[in-house]
Amino acid sequence: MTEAEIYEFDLNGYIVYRNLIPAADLGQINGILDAKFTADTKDHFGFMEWDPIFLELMAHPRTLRIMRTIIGDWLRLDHAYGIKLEADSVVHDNLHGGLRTDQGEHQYQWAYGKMWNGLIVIMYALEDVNPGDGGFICVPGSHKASLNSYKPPVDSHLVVNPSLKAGDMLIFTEALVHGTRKWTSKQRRRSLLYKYSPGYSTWGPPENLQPLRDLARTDLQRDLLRPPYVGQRSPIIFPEVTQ
Ligand SMILES: O=C(O)CCC(=O)C(=O)O
Repeated sequence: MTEAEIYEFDLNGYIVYRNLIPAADLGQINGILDAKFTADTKDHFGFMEWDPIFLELMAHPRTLRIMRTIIGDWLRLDHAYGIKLEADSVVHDNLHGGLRTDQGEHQYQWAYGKMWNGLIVIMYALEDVNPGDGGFICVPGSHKASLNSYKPPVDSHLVVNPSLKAGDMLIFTEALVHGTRKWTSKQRRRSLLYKYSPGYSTWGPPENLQPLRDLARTDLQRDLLRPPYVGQRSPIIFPEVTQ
């Protein structure tokens, strides 16, 4: 991350990177989802086992380079799921998360000249999100708020609904107060959320990752899918970023 990007993430608790997923990969991923979705597929759905491209996306070199700054050398995938919304989807407008929520796991601290984070979300947009569409919302800066007894209403001037283009990546810390608003666009929302943790901690049950580990094709994928532990854990060997 550049100094400007670190400044922005520190200030707001989230940051958007443009054009992370090329158009050809977007087409392939949307095609896989089209083929896999059934009438029973819920708005929040698991997708990681549907195609090897999803494990490749977990280990995307540019994303991992950014995660290295945000989480550090021992990061791991915690869990992943997708969100699909349409205008008739039932969404209960909500804001949740915040500093030291979920048993204190959602953390954000600067020490020794760098940031220390807990659970971090990478959200890839597979379709555009235009101003006022709804979907992901957050309260910029709330990852450093001093009051946790108060959350603003979802229509407060303090709440933003970031616009995205298909292929963009939005990163936020779960220490940020964030949530979802009703989807109002005639176009669908499709997002993939990959959540990463430091190597020493977990949010989801780590045994859920074993089936994915069995599917992993590279040492990097297997290393990212290790359960949480500290002793004798080797750091991730970060891939070269070529694009
Ligand atoms: O993207 C959204 O609509 C909300 C995501 C969320 O609440 C979460 O990741 O905890």
